[in-house]
Amino acid sequence: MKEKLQQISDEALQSIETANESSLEQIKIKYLGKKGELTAVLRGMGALSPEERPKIGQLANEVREKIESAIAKKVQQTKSKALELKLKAEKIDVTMPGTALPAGHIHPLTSVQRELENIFIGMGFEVVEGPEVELDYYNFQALNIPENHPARDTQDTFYITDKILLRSQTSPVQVRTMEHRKPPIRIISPGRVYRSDALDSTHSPLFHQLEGLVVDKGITMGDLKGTLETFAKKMFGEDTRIRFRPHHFPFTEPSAEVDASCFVCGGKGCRLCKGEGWIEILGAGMVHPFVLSNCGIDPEEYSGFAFGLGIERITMISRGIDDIRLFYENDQRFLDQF
Ligand code: 2U9
Repeated sequence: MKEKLQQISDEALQSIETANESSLEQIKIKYLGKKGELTAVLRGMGALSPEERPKIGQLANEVREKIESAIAKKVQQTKSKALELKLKAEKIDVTMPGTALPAGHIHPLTSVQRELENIFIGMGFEVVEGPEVELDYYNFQALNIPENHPARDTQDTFYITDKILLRSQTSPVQVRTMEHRKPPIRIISPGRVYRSDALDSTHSPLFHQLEGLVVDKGITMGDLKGTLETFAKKMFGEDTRIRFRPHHFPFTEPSAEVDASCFVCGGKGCRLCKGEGWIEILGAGMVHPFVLSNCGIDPEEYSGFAFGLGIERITMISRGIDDIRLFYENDQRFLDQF
């Protein structure tokens, strides 16, 4: 029996020496498991004499401990070997160039808004922003748009309650500014506006405006024309001319629609200007005296001009875009062209 134990010990230790992670488990079962070789020897101890039994028992325990500790040692060895190999394989070269991320760019509407802002900032205007959820008072009443005016129709304006709505123009920002500031005032207000229009190639229920307001002593229509001419030249090219066509807005008097000479054909007529030689770019006028009074400014002492333009419209003209919906679809094939 002694020899048998010695043989088990030698065999086990030898196979542990050359084992790997999975065969170690098999070895453990083969020698130490319930049906293992060492267990079989212990079971056979009943046949031994009372003197031999404790000796063989002790020897068997020593063999078990030897095998167990050899297995534990080997497990440790294979684990650290595996870790070493893993670390070697996963070595990172920190000097390698990274994976390039495709660089995005500014949306054409944002880039035109910034271009417009910079032109007016260059003429001494200040950019002012205000809420998109507005009171009926600031969006209509203060601007001399009476209760029964067609622009107030629920078809044109998104009402939240009787008195609260989504602004349909950025004019409320100018009203609020006049209420808490004394002239001279020279501001532009860019931002989102909302109208209950069906979406088609030239209309969208959400679009962007930029409005301007100048109020001071002695402001005239000449100041308005000079400002808009400077703007048109900077935006569409130094050769650009402008013309005023009489129009009506409730908040300005007199009012005009303003055209710029076509920057493609110079006025001869082409596809962009539809043979007209002129392109409508904005609306403008002298601030109505009622509007000045509504905002706490004495129309006897001060006068002012105002203008409003659609940022989508200006972007479509200057970038040759024929459908407003393209701005909101976020199709990269469109966006990447700008
Ligand atoms: C105050 C007083 C007057 C702003 C103005 C226009 C003319 C105009 C349109 C352009 C295209 C709106 O986006 S659009 O559809 N706007 O024609 N806007 S004068 O007049 C003001 C604003 C505020 C206190």
